[in-house]
Amino acid sequence: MRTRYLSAAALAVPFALFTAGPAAAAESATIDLGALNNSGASGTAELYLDEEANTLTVNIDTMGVVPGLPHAQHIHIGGQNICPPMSAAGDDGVLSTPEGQPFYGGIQLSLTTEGDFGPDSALAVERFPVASGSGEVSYERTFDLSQIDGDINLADVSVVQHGIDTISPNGQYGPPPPVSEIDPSLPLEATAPALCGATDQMGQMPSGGVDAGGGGTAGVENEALFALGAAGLAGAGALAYRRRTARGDV
Ligand SMILES: [Cu+2]
Repeated sequence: MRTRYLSAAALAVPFALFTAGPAAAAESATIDLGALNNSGASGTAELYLDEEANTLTVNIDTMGVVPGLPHAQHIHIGGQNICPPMSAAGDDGVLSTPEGQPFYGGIQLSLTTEGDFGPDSALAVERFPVASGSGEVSYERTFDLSQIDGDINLADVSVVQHGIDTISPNGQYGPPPPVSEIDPSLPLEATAPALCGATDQMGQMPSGGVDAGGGGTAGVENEALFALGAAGLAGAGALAYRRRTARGDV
């Protein structure tokens, strides 16, 4: 009986993956962005992952950020996929980008306006969106993911927008000191995070959350794999293989 049960479970995996196919090909997530460093800013990020085309479209709308200045912004992965509490700030009371990293992870995608968008462009200040005179950023770009290393899993991403004016409020970044911990040629105000949102965190919060679209589908798919245990792992391998194949087609 035990053997028969396992066989049935193993059969169920490819079936589940097959039926989830169309949904897995396009996933989306809407992430509420909350203020860090008392920036007073707020906003939303919408991510749309097209696995067939191997592209990620990112829409970000924020308000209350420092007007007229560029705002570095990234997709961070590989941390706890949560936004840092301000208690993670050092003695200076300012939460720097490295201090937030254990929570939101490292930079996977630099959300630039043009050109390179890998981690090397993390501080390409001249290619990040500039806030309007009323402190709003409206951003959209579609990225060809075959140009970067690693995968984007919408269930595990954090979106961070940087740039604050709360250390020396004067309508500009700096003047330093303090300097940025990641680039001493920049003031800390230019690189400290102003906004953060994480898909994992959304699931733990009663308000907001990942939209029903594709992000939810991804979560359900993951839960199914966990529930199936060893049989699920075999399914996960098949899924990873399918993704690599899809990527190779681009
Ligand atoms: Cu960042």
